[in-house]
Amino acid sequence: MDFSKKFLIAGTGKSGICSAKLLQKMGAQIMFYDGKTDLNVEDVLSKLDDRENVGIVLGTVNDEILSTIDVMIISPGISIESELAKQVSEKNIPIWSEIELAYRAGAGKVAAITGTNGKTTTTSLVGEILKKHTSNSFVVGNIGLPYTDAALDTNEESFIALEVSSFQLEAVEEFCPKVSAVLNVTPDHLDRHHTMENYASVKLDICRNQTANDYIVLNYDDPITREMAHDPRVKAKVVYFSGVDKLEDGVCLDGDEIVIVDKGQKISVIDRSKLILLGQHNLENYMAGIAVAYYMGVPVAEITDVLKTFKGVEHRIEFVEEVNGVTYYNDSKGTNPDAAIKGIQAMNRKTVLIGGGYDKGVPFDDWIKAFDGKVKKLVLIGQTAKLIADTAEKYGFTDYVFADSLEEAVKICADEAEPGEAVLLSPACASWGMFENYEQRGDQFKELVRKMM
Ligand code: UMA
Repeated sequence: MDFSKKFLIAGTGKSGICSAKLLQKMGAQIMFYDGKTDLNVEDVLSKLDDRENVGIVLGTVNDEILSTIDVMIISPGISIESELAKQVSEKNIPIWSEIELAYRAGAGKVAAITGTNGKTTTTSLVGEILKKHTSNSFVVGNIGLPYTDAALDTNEESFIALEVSSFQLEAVEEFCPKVSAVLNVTPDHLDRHHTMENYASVKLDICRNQTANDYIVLNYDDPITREMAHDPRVKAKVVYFSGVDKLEDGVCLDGDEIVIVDKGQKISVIDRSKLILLGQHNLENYMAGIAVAYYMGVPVAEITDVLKTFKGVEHRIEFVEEVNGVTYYNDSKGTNPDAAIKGIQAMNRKTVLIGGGYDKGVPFDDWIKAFDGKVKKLVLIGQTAKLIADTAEKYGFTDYVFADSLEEAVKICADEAEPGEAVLLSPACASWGMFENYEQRGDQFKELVRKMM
C-alpha cells in the first residue's frame, strides 16, 4: 500500500480517529472531514498522537481541497450516497471504507461476520475460540473496536474475528476474508439502503474478492441467505448451517448433537443441552460460529471447550437486576424489529416493554404481532414512538404510553410491573437521536435500574 498519498478521513468518530492514527503511523498525510459544523475540533485533535498539520473541514468540502486528496476513507455512519461521497467519486478519487484501509494495512487470516442479527454474539464467540487457539488473535469491527485500531499489530500468523456491518461494506475494493459469514437478512437500515434487495446485496459484498480457496458460511434456514449461494459473486466454498434441517455438508443437528459434516465425515461438536444461551436464534449463532472457526482451521476440541463456557454479550437480553421482585433485562442491542422479536420471545413471563428510537424506515408490524399476549404495557420513547403506537393500534394493542426520556420510561415500568414480572428494554430501533449509540442507551438503562435498589 502506498502511504505517500494524502488521505481525507470522513467522520471523526471511532473509525475516523483510528484510521487517522494508523495512517499517521505509516507516515501518510491526513485531513479530516465532518458534517457537524459545530464539531469540537480541539476534542478531535487531542485524540491524535501527532496533531501537527492536520486540517479539519466542516460541513462541505470544496474542489480546491479535493484536488489535493488521493484517497478518501469513509466512516460507516456516512453513506456512499452522501453529497460528499458523490463529489469525491466525480473526481475519481477512490473511496475506501475503514475496514478496507485496515485490511490493506494489516495481515493475517480474517473471519468476517455480517448479518442483520446475531453478528456481535457470533463474532464474540468466534473471537473467544480464536483466543483459545492463539494469543495472536483480535476481535474487531462493528462490535466496537475499529479494525484500524488493531491492523498494524497483526502479522501473517494472526487470526482476526471481524464484525462487519452493511455500512462498512459499501466501499470495499480488495477486502478478502478467509472465511466470511452472512447470518441472516431481515428488514433494517432501509433508510440507508432503500430496499431489501439492495441491503442484502451490500451484505454479500463481504465475499466479492474471495476465491475457491476461501469459505462463505450461510444460514440455510433463512431464505435470503440460502439463495445467496447462487449469486455470481460467490466463488468461495459454501458452508451452510441449519438449526432445522439435516445437511449433507455443513453444520447441523443430529438429534441433540451439533455436528459438522465435512466431505461425508460427521464430526460431533457438542450436545445442545450443554450450551448456555437459549433460543433458536442463539442455536444459529452457535452453529455459524462453529462453522467459521472450523474453516479458519481451529481444532474441534478447542471449539467445543469454548462453547461450554460462552455466555454471550453485553446489551443482548442481558439480565440487569431484580428490584422489588421485578426482573430487569437490557436488550439495547435490539436495534431492529427482528432482533427485538428475539428479545420478547426470550421472556417467559408478563413483560413491561420499552421500545422506540431512531426511525430507520422499517415496519413494526411483525414485532407487535410477536407480543403474543406477553407484553403487559408498552412504554414508547424517541422518534418512532407515534409510529409504533399507530401500528400497535392496528393490531388492537392499546396498552401503550409515551415517555419523554429513558428515565421517565424506567419510572413508568417500575410503577407498572408487579413482582414476578419482567421489564425489558428492547427498542426495535437504533438509539441515535437520543443517545450516541446502543451501548450508551443500555448503560443508562442499567444505571437507572440499579439506582432503584
Ligand atoms: N458523520 C458525518 N456525516 C454523516 C454521518 C456521520 O460527518 O452523514 C460524522 C459524525 O458527525 C461523527 C462521525 O461521522 O463525527 C461518526 O462516525 P460513525 O457514525 O461512522 O461512527 P463511529 O464512531 O466511527 O462508529 C462506527 C460504527 N457506527 C456506525 O456504523 C453508525 C460503530 O457501529 C462501530 O462500532 C465503530 O465504527 C467501530 O467499527 C455502531 C452501529 O450502530 C455500533 N452500527 C450499526 C449497527 O450495528 O446496526 C451499523
